[in-house]
Amino acid sequence: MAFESWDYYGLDEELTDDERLARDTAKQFVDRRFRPLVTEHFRKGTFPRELIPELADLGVLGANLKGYGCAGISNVAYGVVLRELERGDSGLRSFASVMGSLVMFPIWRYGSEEQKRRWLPELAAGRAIGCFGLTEADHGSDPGAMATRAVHDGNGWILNGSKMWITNGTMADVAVVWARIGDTPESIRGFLVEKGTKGFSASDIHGKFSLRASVTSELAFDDCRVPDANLLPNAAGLGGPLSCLNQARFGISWGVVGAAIDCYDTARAYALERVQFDRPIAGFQLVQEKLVEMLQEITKAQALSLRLGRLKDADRARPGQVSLAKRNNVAMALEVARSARAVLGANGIADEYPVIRHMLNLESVYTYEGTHDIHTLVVGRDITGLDAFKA
Ligand code: TGC
Ligand code: FAD
Repeated sequence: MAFESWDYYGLDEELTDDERLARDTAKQFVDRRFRPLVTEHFRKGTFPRELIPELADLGVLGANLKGYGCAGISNVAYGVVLRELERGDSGLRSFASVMGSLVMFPIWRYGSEEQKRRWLPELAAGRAIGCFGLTEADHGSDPGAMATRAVHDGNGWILNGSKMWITNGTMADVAVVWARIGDTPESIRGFLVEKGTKGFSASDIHGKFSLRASVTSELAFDDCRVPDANLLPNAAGLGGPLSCLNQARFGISWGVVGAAIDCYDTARAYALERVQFDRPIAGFQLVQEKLVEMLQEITKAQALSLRLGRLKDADRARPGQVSLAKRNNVAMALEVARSARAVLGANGIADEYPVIRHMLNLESVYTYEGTHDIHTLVVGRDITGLDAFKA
């Protein structure tokens, strides 16, 4: 009798009832509502905006934040939800990550009471969309060197500069934008820039082969004036945006396990059906090795995320641990996707199967939220005390 589940060690049995409920609700949404649409959206290069209200009704947006209309579930519950979303597509998980970790979290953590009341309930309900502008065309891995500037003038700030590769950019009602107001490390500050503000424009980046079911944009600020009330009052320095990245990287470490599971499940089912040399290819030793390798790495990544989630729920997760999990799990998922692609042969390059879509998406996930190599150096610094970034 074949062992059919991807959960080889029954690690999901470690979840609480609430965490299982959150997982099952997200899984149902993905299977019933998202899967039937994703291929067409990926082909067209569009995000399924029509599903945002349902996603919000499930309490997914900012789910691990408390108050202001947010669901307040545990970090492990949030993690399994993201795992189920990314089983559908990295673009769906990206949308939830950006909304929860990169837009709602900075407002929740660093915003004024007025900013929280104005934006968090709207964002949680999906009535408002947000984006996070840190990366610039010339400053990706090293955001501390950003060129976008804000100058104080009267009772407001004037922003000049641009941001590149911004998820949700043209869809966003509010952009969390990081800019420098001086040249010291603490002079990096966060601003809320609303859609329609004079001097602010957004345009989509086209020609992507990855994350096609996700909107990626460029933001431009040309003497864009925002009032004092739009400055995030409680964040000063690069630690502000990096703390948001911590939240998002945690979610990615869970999410990509979902993409890997979808690839493994597809490859296993395909190998059992596909006959060559008068036998199902699953009977060949080299194919079995690929399937076993996939399952083994998924299992290890699943265990890592679960432990990290428990640490985070106890407020004990360190940034280095988050980096290690992002680094390991994304590289794992990409390898699983490539291997699954090979098992499917020529069918592996067709979008009739989800594998090539996951594989292409994961190339972005490998790069965004800190590249694989940047996380190597973050952990390297943590364990040696020596900083490879600075001369
Ligand atoms: P460094 O000197 O290390 O740190 C500056 C200050 O920040 C603090 N800090 C952190 N705080 C919280 N969480 C972390 N993970 C932190 N890492 C550092 C640090 O303690 C310090 O605080 P203080 O008070 O002493 O000033 O800064 P550095 O300039 O050497 O840079 C370090 C480095 C390279 C690790 C950092 O710049 C980095 O992480 N670079 C990667 C950039 C990145 O990840 N960009 C992501 C953009 S957003 C995105 O990709 C969204 S994708 C969205 C989607 O899912 O669709
Ligand atoms: P670079 O920093 O130019 O790096 C190029 C290569 O050099 C990489 O391999 C890198 O690892 C290597 N490298 C750089 N420095 C070092 C070093 N010190 N040692 C060794 N190797 C090094 N950003 C946002 O702010 N908001 C978003 O919503 C957002 N969404 C994104 C969505 C997508 C689809 C993509 C692809 C990107 C998104 N990004 C976003 C940007 C993303 O965070 C950056 O692409 C990423 O941080 C890397 O920056 P870069 O592309 O400029 O590469």
